[in-house]
Amino acid sequence: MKLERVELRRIDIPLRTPFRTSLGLELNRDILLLRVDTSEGSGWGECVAMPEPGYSEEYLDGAAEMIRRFLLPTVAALDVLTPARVAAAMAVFPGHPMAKATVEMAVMDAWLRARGTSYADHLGGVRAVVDCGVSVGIADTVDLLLAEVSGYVDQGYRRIKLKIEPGWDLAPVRAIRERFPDVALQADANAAYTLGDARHLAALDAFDLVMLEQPLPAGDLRDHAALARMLRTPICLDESIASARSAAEAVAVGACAIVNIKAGRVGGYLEARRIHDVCVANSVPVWCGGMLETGLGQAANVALAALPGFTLPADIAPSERYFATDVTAPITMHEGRIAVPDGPGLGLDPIPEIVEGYTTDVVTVTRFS
Ligand code: OSB
Ligand code: MG
Repeated sequence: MKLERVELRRIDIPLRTPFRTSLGLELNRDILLLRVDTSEGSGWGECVAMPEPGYSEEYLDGAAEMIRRFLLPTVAALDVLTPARVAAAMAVFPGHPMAKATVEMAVMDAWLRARGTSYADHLGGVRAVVDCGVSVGIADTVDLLLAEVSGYVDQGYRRIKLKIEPGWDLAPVRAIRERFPDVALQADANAAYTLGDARHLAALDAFDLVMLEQPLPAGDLRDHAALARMLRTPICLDESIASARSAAEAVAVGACAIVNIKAGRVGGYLEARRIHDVCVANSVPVWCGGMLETGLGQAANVALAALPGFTLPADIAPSERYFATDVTAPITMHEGRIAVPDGPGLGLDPIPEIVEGYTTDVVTVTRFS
C-alpha cells in the first residue's frame, strides 16, 4: 500500500452547547479532516487539536502545517504502508502527537478497510457496546448546571463529569451530588490548581467522586503523587500522560490510580493501546477521553473503549450531544451505551454533502516532496 493523494479539509461545525473549560477557552469546533487515498483505497482521520493552544501546546493551524510539511512526505516515502510503520516513521519528529494521530488514524482506516477488518477487531476490542459518560462544561450559574445535568441524567448517561476550576468547584459538585445522590460523578480540573490547593481539593472527598481528573499541571507528577496521599478521591491523569512510558512512570510514582486515554494526546491509537496494556499490567483502570469529535473520531474512540481494560465510562456521547448534524450517520445511544462499529475500518463514512456544507478550506496534496 502506497500513499497517492491526501486531502486536508477544514470544517466549521458549530457545537450545540457551548463548552467552557478551566482554560478560559470557549471551545468551538473548527476541525481538520484528513482523507488519504492509497493504492488500496481511502481512509479518514480527524485531528483533535483545538483552534487555539490551551489543552496542550498543539493548535489546529500548527497541526495542519506539521502534517502537510513534515508528516506526509515522511509517510509518502514508505513503500509499504502499515499503521505501525507509519507511526514508527513519524516518530523521528518529537512532539506533535495530535498531528501524528490524525495521519495514523487515516492510514489505519484505509488499511483496515482494504482488509475488511474493523478498528475494534484490530485493536483488540472485546465488547459490543461501551458505557457513555458526559462531560459538562463550566456553567454560568449552579441552577443552569443543575438543569443541564438533569437533562443528561434523564437521557441515561452512565456517568457525569463536571469541569471545575478555582471558584467553580465545591458549590457545583455539592449541588449535583445533593440532587443526584446515586449518580456516578467525577470532576476534571484541566490542570487549574497547584499543590497549595490540596486542603481545598480534599473537601471534594465528601462528595464520593469516582475520580478527580488532572488537578495539577501536566509536568507535575511528583505533586500529583503528594496530592494523591492527601485525598481519598482517586486521582486520574489526562494531560500528564503522553505515552506508555509516561503512563508507567506516573503509575510507578503514585501520581494516579486511573488513566484517561485519548489517542490524539498520545500520538495515535497504537500508542493508546500500549498505554492500555501498561495500565492493565499494573491493575490501573482506564477510560477513553474525548475531544468533542465528529462521528469519525467517535467511531475510533468507541473501538478503543471496547478493549478489556476500559472499565470506566468514556467521554463518548451520541452525535446529538455535540452537533445538530454530524458528518456521519448519527451515532446513537441506547440505555447509556453506544454500539461498537463492526464494519471495515471506522465502520462509518462521512456523508459528502454534509461535509461539503461545513467545509471552509480544502488543500489537496499529490506531490509529497
Ligand atoms: O479534558 O477531557 C478534557 C474537551 C476538550 C479538551 C479537553 C477535554 C475535553 C472534554 C470533552 O472533556 C469530552 C467529550 O469529548 O465529550
Ligand atoms: Mg480531561
